[in-house]
Amino acid sequence: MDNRRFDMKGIDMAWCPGCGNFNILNILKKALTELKIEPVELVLVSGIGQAAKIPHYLKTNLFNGLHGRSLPVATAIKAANPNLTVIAESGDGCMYGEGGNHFIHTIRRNPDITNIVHNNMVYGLTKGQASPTSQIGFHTPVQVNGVVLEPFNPLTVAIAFEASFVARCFAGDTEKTVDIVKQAIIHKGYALVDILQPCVSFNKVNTFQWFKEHIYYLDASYDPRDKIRAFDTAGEKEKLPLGIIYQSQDKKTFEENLVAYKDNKTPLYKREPLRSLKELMQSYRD
Ligand SMILES: Cc1ncc(C[n+]2csc(CCOP(=O)(O)OP(=O)(O)O)c2C)c(N)n1
Ligand code: SF4
Ligand SMILES: [Mg+2]
Repeated sequence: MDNRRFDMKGIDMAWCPGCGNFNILNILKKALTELKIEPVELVLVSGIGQAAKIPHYLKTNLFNGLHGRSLPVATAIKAANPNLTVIAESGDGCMYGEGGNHFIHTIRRNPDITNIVHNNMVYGLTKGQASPTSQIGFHTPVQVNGVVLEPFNPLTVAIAFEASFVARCFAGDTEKTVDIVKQAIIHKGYALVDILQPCVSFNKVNTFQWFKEHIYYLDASYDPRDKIRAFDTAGEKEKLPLGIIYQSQDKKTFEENLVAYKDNKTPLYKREPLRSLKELMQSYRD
């Protein structure tokens, strides 16, 4: 199986030359290929933004929804057909800002989905306003005096809400990021992969070079099952730790908890819709 089975032919890509999104696309294709996931077995769900265009550039099933709303859609797709691999993928603004409420409650539900976030610490598509992860002092045409708010830390929040898999990677490091994305997809339960991604057009502070100088990999002695240590590690600010920061296998998934699957394992999409739902759908057609 090679990467090209996910390639789209003859498409115009809207990303700027040099954008970190290109390598995240490459990383995702590699991870899926190495896991031998067929395009037909996959659904990519995104919201709005530069990162959210990623499903347009991969030959697979996709749902491109509203800004901040990819996670509930991904949860529902997985619940309707638990045999699918479901990935919700979007930017830092989409997932942690406009979608912040869904971020928290999806973690609580623990659906067996992977949540990949292209974290460029800026609103790229709308030309450079601060996002929830922008750093203090970051100047933009809106935050003219620099950002004053403490940046949102998705990792500490995810661990505090008992996410079952929490990782951070760097878009400039293909090999290690492919490995972590693969582990996130294999993981049973909600898996967050926050990928630090340079935006070469609107974030002139957190550049490729800046990230290289401000990241380090957790070493082999690090135990991601230790929640207290994971919380401390996730909160580090001087240098940003990369790797699987926290993992727990103790939680049941959203699908496992669904009453609808208690005595009947037939995927919901294969079952007869309820009469009331049929009538509702018919009423839209009439
Ligand atoms: C509800 C809503 N609010 C605001 C917008 C405008 N908007 C579209 S994309 C975007 C920011 C995208 O930033 P991010 O999610 O970080 O993605 P990036 O472009 O940086 O990859 C905003 C504010 C919108 N489309 N819908
Ligand atoms: S604006 Fe930034 S994030 Fe968007 S495509 Fe250009 S470099 Fe990438
Ligand atoms: Mg962004």
